[in-house]
Amino acid sequence: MSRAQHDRMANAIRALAMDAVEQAKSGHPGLPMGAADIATVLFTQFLKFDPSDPKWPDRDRFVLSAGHGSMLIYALLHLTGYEAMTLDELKRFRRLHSKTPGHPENFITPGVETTTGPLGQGIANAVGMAIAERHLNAIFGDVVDHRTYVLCSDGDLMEGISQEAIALAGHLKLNRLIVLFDDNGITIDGKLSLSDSVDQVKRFESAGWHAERIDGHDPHAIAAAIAKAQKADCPSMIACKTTIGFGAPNKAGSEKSHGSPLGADEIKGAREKLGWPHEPFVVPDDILGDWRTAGQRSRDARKAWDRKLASLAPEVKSEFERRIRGELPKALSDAVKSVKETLAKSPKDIATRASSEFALEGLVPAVPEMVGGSADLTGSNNTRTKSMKALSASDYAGTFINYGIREHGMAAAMNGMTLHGGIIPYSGTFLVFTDYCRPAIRLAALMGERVIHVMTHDSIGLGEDGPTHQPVEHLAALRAIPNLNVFRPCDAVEAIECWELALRAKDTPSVLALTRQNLPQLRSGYTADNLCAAGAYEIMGVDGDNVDVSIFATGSEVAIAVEAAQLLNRQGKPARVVSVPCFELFLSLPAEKRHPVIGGAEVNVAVEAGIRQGWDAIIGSDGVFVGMSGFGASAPHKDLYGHFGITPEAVAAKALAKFRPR
Ligand SMILES: Cc1ncc(C[n+]2csc(CCOP(=O)(O)OP(=O)(O)O)c2C)c(N)n1
Ligand SMILES: [Mg+2]
Repeated sequence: MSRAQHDRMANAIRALAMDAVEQAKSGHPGLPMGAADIATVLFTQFLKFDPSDPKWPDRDRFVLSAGHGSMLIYALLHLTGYEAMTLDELKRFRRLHSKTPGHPENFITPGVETTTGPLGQGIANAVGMAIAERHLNAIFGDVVDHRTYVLCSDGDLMEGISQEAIALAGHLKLNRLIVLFDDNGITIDGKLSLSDSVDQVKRFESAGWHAERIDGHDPHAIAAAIAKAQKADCPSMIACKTTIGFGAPNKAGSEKSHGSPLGADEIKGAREKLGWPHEPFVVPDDILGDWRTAGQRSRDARKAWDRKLASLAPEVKSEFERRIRGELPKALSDAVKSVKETLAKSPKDIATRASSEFALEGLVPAVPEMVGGSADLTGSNNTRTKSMKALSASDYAGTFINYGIREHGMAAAMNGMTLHGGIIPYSGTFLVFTDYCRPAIRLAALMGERVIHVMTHDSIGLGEDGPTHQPVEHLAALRAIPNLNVFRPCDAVEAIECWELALRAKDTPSVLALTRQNLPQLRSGYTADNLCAAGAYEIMGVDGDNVDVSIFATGSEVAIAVEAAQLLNRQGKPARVVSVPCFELFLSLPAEKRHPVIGGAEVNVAVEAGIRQGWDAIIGSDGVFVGMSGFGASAPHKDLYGHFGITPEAVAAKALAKFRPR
């Protein structure tokens, strides 16, 4: 391609970006204008994609980690011929129901691989995608054979999560991962030198990456660097020195072009400077034609891939397709049944983290797309089953990832694996460290991605490690995230039921909050139905019709509630117990299903070793709450339950005190 042709194509991106931002009266023109040369080289010479099938499983993934530069990807999707990305959509940038929201949303815009905007997430998602690619390649062969490209900004690389992602990618030698760094030395406050002096090339090199610095406006240098990166035996980072807002006569090179419309005069000047005389939103036919041709570049590769897929053994092909569709195997139901039958025959009075491991021993062989892991707490989280091999640089077929002490990077990489497709990732760490994963969990919920977080040591019940490790507000904080299912099973039977629900929730992430301490198995008989599916159900009823007290509890506190109910029964106050393994499932039921479970007792009590927030929806604001109102303490767990008054005796006493004197 001639330099002139390259420039015209790149300028089409610049013009569309500045015009759309101007029309929306908001947005970020600086990045698309600065990174247009990088994107043009990537999309016209390297990226493997098929605009007519945005979900082609073997496409290269392109992650715009710097999501504020959304107009860059919208312009590219339009220019290369993605049907949904019409010129009208560009004109409706940032408007309600447009395909061009302020930051890229994968569930709105075909061709957008992941939702970005919170800086640092995209690069960590990309690491997960690159892991997924190598893993599935190891299992299915060359039918999975693509690259993951990231465009990231200064902000992406300043966020702590980027270090976790980079270190993991370097360690796993993910050579199909190529990061293009928009090295413009500008952030919102001004020059990057105000707040940063890291040598990013050295930083990446020290993490095991190939890294180099180039002129990000020189198409030959960009192409040469990408070609070199494609041959590297490790991940690559190309620091592309660019000018933010390239082409704007006064605002280029300045933070003034980062996040607001350039204004009519500046746009006029930019049109002159770039030699782009066309009206707003007009891309001349010859330039659009060149872009559309670029969009067809991977046609042959696509056809070759179709043949490759067709040549697979039928059972391999159908298994690959099943996994990519995200459909669960038929074997799941039998695996769940078998675990439940075993528990009915020989009950287990064990911690729910161990119950979860017992469940996994049955589930993992039945659902081979499960890829587990832990952020360096494998032995505590019980997330590794006996048969699981480690996924490593020397064996990508392994299904257990030692994430290292990188909770945030782990959660974001898991999002990337799910987005890639073909994998159901699950994690492990302590529940208190959901705080360290929260931004990624929130994005999984927003995107509607099936990721499963096994979070153990879920209350003061962890004991001696003390208040730094004891979650108190975490269940409430997680329940506050829309479209996240927070499960807190009370025993081994609920553990397998909650696992099944988490696996079947295709568009919803799950957190499984599990205990360190042992618990009795309260569900003794075999029930074919998944009782946890209703979110709450009566686990202990009353003899006769009269109910004075309903006690609601989750997890480790259900056993306490059962004992409290027995005490109340003995004192002439018939009491029932409702286990509430999942608020979200319960509260989503219609009133006629919820009301019988809540019942009409004179006194409602909730028991949970966390804060009250959220419980009023079930027990009402006059309900009695037994739980925590401050931080925990360091002591053996039984002492802590006594100290904080979460005991059967305390529950019974508080319930009795609530009755009106007759
Ligand atoms: C986690 C997070 N913090 C803050 C922001 C707000 N924000 C958006 S872009 C940006 C930094 C801009 O600098 P850079 O990343 O270099 O992008 P450029 O201006 O060069 O396009 C900030 C602070 C964000 N999107 N995500
Ligand atoms: Mg910058």
